[in-house]
Amino acid sequence: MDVETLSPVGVAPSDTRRLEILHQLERKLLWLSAWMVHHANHIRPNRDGLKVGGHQASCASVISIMAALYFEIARPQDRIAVKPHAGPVFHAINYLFGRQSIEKMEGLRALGGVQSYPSRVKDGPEVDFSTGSVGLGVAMTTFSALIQDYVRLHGLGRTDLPPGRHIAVAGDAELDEGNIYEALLEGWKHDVRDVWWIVDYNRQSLDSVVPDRLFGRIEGLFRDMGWNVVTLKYGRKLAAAFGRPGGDALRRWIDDCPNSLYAALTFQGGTAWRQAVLADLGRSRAVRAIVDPLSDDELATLMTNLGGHDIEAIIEALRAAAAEGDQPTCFIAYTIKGMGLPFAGHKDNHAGMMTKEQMAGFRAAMAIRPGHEWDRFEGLDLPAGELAEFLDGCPFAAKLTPEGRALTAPAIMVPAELPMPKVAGRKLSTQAGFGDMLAEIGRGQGPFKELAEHIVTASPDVTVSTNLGPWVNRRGIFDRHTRNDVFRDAKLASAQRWGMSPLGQHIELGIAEQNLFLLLGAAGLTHALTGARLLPVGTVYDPFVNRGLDALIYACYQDARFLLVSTPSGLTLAPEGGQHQSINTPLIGMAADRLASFEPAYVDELAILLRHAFSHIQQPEGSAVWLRLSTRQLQQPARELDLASVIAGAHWVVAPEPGARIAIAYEGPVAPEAEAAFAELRAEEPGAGLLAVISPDRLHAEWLGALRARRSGRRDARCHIERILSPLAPDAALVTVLDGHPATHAWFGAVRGQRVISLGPDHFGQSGDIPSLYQEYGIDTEAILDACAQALLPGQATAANILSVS
Ligand SMILES: Cc1ncc(C[n+]2csc(CCOP(=O)(O)OP(=O)(O)O)c2C)c(N)n1
Ligand SMILES: [Mg+2]
Repeated sequence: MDVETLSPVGVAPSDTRRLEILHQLERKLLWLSAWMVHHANHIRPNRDGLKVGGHQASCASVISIMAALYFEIARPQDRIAVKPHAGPVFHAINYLFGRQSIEKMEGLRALGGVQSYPSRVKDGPEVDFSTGSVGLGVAMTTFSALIQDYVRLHGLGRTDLPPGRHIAVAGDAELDEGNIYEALLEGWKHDVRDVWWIVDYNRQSLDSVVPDRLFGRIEGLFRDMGWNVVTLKYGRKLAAAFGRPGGDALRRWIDDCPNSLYAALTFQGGTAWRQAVLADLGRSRAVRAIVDPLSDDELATLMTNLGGHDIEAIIEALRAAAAEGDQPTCFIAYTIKGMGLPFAGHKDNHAGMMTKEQMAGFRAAMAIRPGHEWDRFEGLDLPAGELAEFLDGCPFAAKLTPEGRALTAPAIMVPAELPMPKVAGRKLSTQAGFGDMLAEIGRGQGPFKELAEHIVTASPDVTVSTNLGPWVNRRGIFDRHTRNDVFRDAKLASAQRWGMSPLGQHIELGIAEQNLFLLLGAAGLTHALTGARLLPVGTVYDPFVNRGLDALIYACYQDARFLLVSTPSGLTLAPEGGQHQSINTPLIGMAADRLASFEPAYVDELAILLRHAFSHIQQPEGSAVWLRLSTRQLQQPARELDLASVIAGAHWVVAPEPGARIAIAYEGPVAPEAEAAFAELRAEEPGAGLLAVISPDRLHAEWLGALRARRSGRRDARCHIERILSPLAPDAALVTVLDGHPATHAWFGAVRGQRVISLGPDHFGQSGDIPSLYQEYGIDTEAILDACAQALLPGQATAANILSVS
């Protein structure tokens, strides 16, 4: 057949011709994804003998879905999360679009090459959402759709960009993750629109084949949450067979076939299919009339003709859903893991890889010449010009904005000082100070108008108890529909207005903390995804950062920019007791990348940090920011602070005399105990210093940076903690205290080789009042003094004999 005459270049290909092209591109994706993994494992030199890995079977199962989506259905304004193990397919698609290089693909899983799983930061602007921790990328699309609506309804978006659809191509095991259902519920509450989840239902996860009938239950759940569910079970060949006499029996047989048997037969091939089908249905002449004329290969092709491998069926289903409107839709596309590869259907194929021999056979079947493995159209049966033209004409290939897929938004001006409540001489907690400041900004007056308009707050059912209430009273709650405040309408007294409207600026979430972090992740990428700048602020109880931790890290991994306020924290929560008293969060703050963490003790420090945060989250080299706050009310000092020191993470409250033998360092609301201990210590050690530590995280990061710089030859590189500690004698002791794990400060001793005694709770908390708990966990004044004595006299001193220490 002369293909040129069927579709001369320059004439829009007919539907049949488009299909031919799509089938060719499917072949190409199957080849390139398998080759990418093979190359990384068998061709590229391997220096450490470690298996490089990759997932040829996971890629193969999703080829038709991805081809239908990217080559036919998706538009440039759509945002797509691709299941982690389909990374190579995704990169191959971009390569065909001219947006990915061979060098990067050759470097799959090598330093500088494409990452094992799609990564926004490392793989470049084509990746809309990083994936890897299964379930999170899927759920993320719910929140990015919600935020897109938020931006549009607030008139913040760009006019050159129509709203897009938020699509996840999901592995079926992703739906085992609880965060999926949390997101479904939350999405229902917010009436989220324009979300599609396309499930690659290969009924296999990592270990094995998944239980039968599970999806019947899951389908029901989606429908209950207001989703449309479209099941793509059978392809056209099977559908045609079912329409013939005996077809009903054949359909029933396949429907009843357990997932594991179906998978095993797929792996075994035509002879096994024939035996199995005929063992049950061999007495039906009609069934035999379907089965008998087919060769083994043809029978295997028929029996594995599932909906998720029939690109026509997929395109039709996606088109139909798009035409229906914006209802969230879940497509359950039946597939076979490893389709088209030698280990198709084998239960152990997740990390399975073609051997060199199998690859040689596959290469021959794909008509790929050695040395031409990466050629764009190698082995395809259609003219390169026509394929290239087809790709150029795909809706997804259109360049909607000058920047391409990674958008930008101008920074919002942050006034030099935030409105500061009158604090000097008052007793106030950092949490209350935060609430007051945000409420003041919420007035939106003068220089704060623009800032106020771009802030969006969110909280998982702890809005009022984290002091966001006054802000919410001013700015309202966001809802796509206006809903009255029933209590207010009924004139029932309440300090809190709870009216909702499309212009509200607080997103109230249910209690599931992972949803908060996914929302912050989505809102924190708005500049890149929608070209609108949002300043997202999320509040959560400090201990429950742990509850959403993977989603928090996921948000940071994508370089989302937001302000996290966690409060209340620590033992200081006192009567609330036990599990509500966080211990490990300061350490998380230190260890989490792209998250600058601070714990101020006083509101004047908080004011500096809040301003810094709004600016820092907008800087290209900035990051998300975390403020750990407290409900403990402290008498607020009147003083001038050095901004730079507060932001760098520590400042001297009382500077030590040069050569001093000891200093006390405190972090957060244990300040009064440290101050009291310091007053006593000073009587004996007049040169001692009192250090306010505000960010072990920033101090530590800068210290590591200085050490690295010095190792690479910049001998004069110094950091804040080195400068801060420099007045102390080289062998001076440091006693540190915080309401968090003492390891947070233990490293201070390594900076100059000083002795450090770190105080802080290292066991679960319990109910009590602050004095009894501080005493019980060794962070009260007495304990600090004991530690000073011990530090000054390595041996065993106590506060009682501190006088004899010198
Ligand atoms: C949170 C999390 N837990 C475990 C893993 C390890 N893991 C990677 S893939 C996978 C199974 C994936 O199965 P599925 O989603 O069905 O993908 P496919 O069958 O398409 O490969 C598991 C358990 C992970 N990546 N993330
Ligand atoms: Mg699977």
